[in-house]
Amino acid sequence: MSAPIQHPLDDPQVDPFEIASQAAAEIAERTGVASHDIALTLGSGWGKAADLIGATTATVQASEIIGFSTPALAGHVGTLRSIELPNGKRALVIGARTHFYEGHGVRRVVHSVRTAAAAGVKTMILTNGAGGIRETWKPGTPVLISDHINLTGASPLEGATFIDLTDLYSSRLREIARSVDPSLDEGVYCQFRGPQYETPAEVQMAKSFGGHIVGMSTALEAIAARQAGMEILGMSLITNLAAGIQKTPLSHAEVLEAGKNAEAVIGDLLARIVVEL
Ligand code: 8IG
Repeated sequence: MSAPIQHPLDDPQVDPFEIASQAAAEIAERTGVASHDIALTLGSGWGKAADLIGATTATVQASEIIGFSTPALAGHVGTLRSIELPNGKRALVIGARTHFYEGHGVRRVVHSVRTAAAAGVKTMILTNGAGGIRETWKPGTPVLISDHINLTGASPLEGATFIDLTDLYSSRLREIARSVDPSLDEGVYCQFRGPQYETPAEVQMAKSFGGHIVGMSTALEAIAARQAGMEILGMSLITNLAAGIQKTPLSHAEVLEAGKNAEAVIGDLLARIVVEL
């Protein structure tokens, strides 16, 4: 007899969309909310938004829902929250992100996104902490993601699944975000595999490719969100300038510090955007 499968999404025989719909059913049962309208994945620095967008009606440990993994990083919360927005819409806040660099495969990385879609979500807000290539972006600057370059060599799509990625980061939703804060800049997000930060040469490569933001999370999630038919708003908090753009070495502590300092401002910004979507 073979060893028991540790995680349902690691079994290639298992349909990841089936696990996502089971997860959505568990969330509906645990939160008492049959269907959610909007989901938000809150990355580094964005956590405060969960307290500002509306009234939390239920909090669930993600690790108790099928397919979710326990968070790899301190500072990544590991909860799913159901929030009632002031406009009556229901938001599902995903504080539990699985990163590609954890090495558990792309199915686990995008499980939360697929679960959101199965929970009824039509609008997926993906946020992250990231490095900035544009020198005018000071640490603490929130920017809209306008497009991405996926440098991971991976995809959440399996088999001959040809999916159009035009206007992946909805220009309609970016317009709405800019109607809330006209000063919001935007840029192309380059996803590296990580977990090491880039070399300065890699940052120059990303820049020459047309990239403005470097990160380790959002592109794979956005592809899965598009596959699931959701409209996507992507936002990065620039917590540091990318390697070689800033003169000093990058440190995780510096990144966390910049996130902490910006938290209240970007949380408030996101709260004002969410009600307009
Ligand atoms: I926060 O400079 C954060 N995440 N790849 N590069 C990459 N990811 C990041 C960075 C960065 N800062």
